[in-house]
Amino acid sequence: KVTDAVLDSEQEVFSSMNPFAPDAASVASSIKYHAEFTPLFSPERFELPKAFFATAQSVRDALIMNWNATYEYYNRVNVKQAYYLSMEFLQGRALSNAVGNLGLNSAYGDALKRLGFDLESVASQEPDPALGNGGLGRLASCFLDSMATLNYPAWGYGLRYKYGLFKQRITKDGQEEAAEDWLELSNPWEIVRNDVSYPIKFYGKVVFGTDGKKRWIGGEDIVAVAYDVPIPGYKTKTTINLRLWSTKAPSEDFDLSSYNSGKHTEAAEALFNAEKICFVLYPGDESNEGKALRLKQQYTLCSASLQDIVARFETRSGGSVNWEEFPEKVAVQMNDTHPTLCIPELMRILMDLKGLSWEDAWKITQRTVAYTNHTVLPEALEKWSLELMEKLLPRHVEIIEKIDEELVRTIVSEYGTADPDLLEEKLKAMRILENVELPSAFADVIVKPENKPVTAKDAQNGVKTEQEEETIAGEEEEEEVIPEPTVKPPKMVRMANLAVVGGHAVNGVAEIHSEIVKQDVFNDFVQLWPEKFQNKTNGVTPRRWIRFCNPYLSDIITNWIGTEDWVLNTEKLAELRKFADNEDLQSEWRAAKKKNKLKVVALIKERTGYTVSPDAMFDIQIKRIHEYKRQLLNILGIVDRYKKMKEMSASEREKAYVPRVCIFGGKAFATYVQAKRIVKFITDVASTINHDPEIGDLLKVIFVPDYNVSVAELLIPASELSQHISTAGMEASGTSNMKFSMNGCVLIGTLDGANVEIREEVGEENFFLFGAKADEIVNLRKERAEGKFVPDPTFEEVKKFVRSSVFGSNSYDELIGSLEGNEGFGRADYFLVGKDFPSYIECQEKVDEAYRDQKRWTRMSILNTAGSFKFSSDRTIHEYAKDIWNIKQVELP
Ligand code: NBG
Repeated sequence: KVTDAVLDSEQEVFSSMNPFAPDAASVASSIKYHAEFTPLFSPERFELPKAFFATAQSVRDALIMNWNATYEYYNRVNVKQAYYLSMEFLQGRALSNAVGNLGLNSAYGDALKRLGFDLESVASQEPDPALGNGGLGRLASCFLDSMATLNYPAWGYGLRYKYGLFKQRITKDGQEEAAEDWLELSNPWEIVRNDVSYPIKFYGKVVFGTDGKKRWIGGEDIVAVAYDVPIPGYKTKTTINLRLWSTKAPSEDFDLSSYNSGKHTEAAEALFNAEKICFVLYPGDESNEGKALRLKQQYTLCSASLQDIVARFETRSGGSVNWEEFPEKVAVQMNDTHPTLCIPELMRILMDLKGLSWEDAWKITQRTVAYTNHTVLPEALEKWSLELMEKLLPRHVEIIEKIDEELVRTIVSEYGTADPDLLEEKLKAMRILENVELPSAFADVIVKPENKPVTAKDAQNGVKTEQEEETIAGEEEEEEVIPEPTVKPPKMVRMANLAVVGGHAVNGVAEIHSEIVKQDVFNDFVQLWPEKFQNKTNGVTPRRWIRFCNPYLSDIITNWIGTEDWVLNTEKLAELRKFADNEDLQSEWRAAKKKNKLKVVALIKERTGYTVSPDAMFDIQIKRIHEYKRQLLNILGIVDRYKKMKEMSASEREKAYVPRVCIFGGKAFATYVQAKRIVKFITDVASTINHDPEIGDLLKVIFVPDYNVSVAELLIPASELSQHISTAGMEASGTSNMKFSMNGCVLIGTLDGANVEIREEVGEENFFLFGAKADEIVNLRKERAEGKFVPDPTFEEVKKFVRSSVFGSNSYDELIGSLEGNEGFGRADYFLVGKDFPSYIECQEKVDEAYRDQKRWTRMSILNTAGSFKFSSDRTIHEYAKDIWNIKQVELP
């Protein structure tokens, strides 16, 4: 049990890092001060929303003091700093996290009580900023927490989207999207730095300056302005920065004379053009305008951040700038391919603005930049039309062409010209420019790769911009093939290849994923530069994801291992192993779970109107809706269960099944039609089952609308079983699997992503494994396509049941058809739902059996928490710091 001495020493640590006396009275007066003098609301009332803003502003004061101290110190000691560039940061609410990290829970709790509020309801007023989509963005936010906590000099850079990821409404037609105006009442955490702004250029042309150097001139100019969000570490004074860029037009761009002559819209056109860049995350990119907008977003992030980084480097260098030292002071991590323009942008700055030679600039750039790959899905490896990029970023295209040319030189020297087929194959796989003729220097050395025409169907991806290209159908006639209209394949820039070539390190995010990256996605590059490739298994912050979201469990852990140190040293969680069968711990453990489940019962009631039993097993799948994540497998498993229940008598049913509440949450990308069909199907199944009086509490299906970080913080602590059931080889890592396991939830899953490592850590017997393995998938798909697949009778029955209108008049042709590859429904069960179905069902039966024995289940649950210690983002960040960034921890004096 924790002694008073332990608690006292904790208190001392916190007091020493807080710049103002953290007693309730002074906190209360600071809150009152802000309610009065930092007003966002009218003065008459002091209600919850106002209490939240005033509280947040008072916490921000403490953060700013620590933030300033941190930066003043970093400037002084001029240490190497890492910069994490990401198009997404899924921060979640900040108040409880900040108060918790500062150790001011009781001071703020008491202060708010004096003012007639309680901390929890005040905290729940905060809008959940959703500047991200899913795992990739949330990972970036977990990383910031770990960087600050571990005292690493590191910053995040992103964009300040005016609207967060859409708000999801569930109607009888499925998902509907609405704009998420998260800034409506302003954001109390951000500090606008009007003096930190940089010019960003688009379009225009490249000319030679008087000094003989290239200059990029003309075009459209906008301005990126910095908004800083202080990120506090846990139990440390270190407070780092998340700098988000917002865009605006230069003030002279407002055309006053047009405005005065009544042309109001035209006068403000430049303003709108600049501001719209930061309206939304992932604007639809079906149209050319949409594509251009996304590219502008990516370039804005890269250009503004690099200008800022370069300026800081120059300032910290004092009067003597030595550019060779740049990589010794700066590490830039590109979160996926979205910030790949960092490479040509840094080259441009170094050459065109700082006067360096190509060779020097290239060495510096390569040593500075590194790339994390987060997916092996081919459609997600970004490519941009060369034509679009030439228009928007003409100088960068020149640089990319030169990088491509150098790469061709390397490939030619590596493989020689003796085997033209091999050489052609390598060039095709590795070049940054796709479907682009070889640079002229090589035209004679190598047999030109034939500019084979492709069919319009093959070239669908991105071909729209090339439609004006001449057709060369004539050539085909000679071969006597079907005279389908043909077009030249579109010229593209492959961002992933650029990222691999231009950086010094490439990493995957779980062991199995990094292996696939090496053996498959980038294999040709691995042969050239094996030393570049690494693995960095993801992690999540134990502060947000246990300590703060699950106080009941946290207290139990602290009591049983005798210290709260596990929040910083998660290895200590392993000590729980020795108590896994202890009856006292087991009953405390179950009681905590029950309390968390009761909160979710209330959430479900509030969000969906359904009443669920807290005594049923809570079985959860929360993640973006995607075919490869196979929510469809889960819901078809539920349908199978329901169908079998209906065939039994009441007493048989109760004997055969453990009561379950099956909970789904997640958003489908607005234009992803199949994913939206899955949402609709889940909600249809839910409404049939939940209203079936024969079934009652034995089975309930819940789709929690508008899933976000705050909802996850409630669901995860209450979970007993969670599903991570992607087709093997397709989920890069997954990070919710880690959060669930930490919170004592048992996982059912395939051998995919981080599941593999979680299972190793928590023990095979504490993980429900099913399904095909990653190395079997290619063959299985082949067999499937060749019609050698023997359909599972239960699966066939389930599909028939779905088609029989039990779930409404809909026959779900497109969904069920996709599992069969019927004409018009695309690839036949590409995600192998049918193949894995029987082993999934069998595994779910084992889950029921295990759950019936609550002692066994609780042991499994405890061993999950105990075995989850590897998955702290602290471990991940230490690895990045040591193996990629080469930065050191710096404690403030
Ligand atoms: C996602 C993967 C997840 C992984 C996160 C964080 C993208 C492109 N990738 O499996 O799908 O956990 O990245 O690495 O969002």
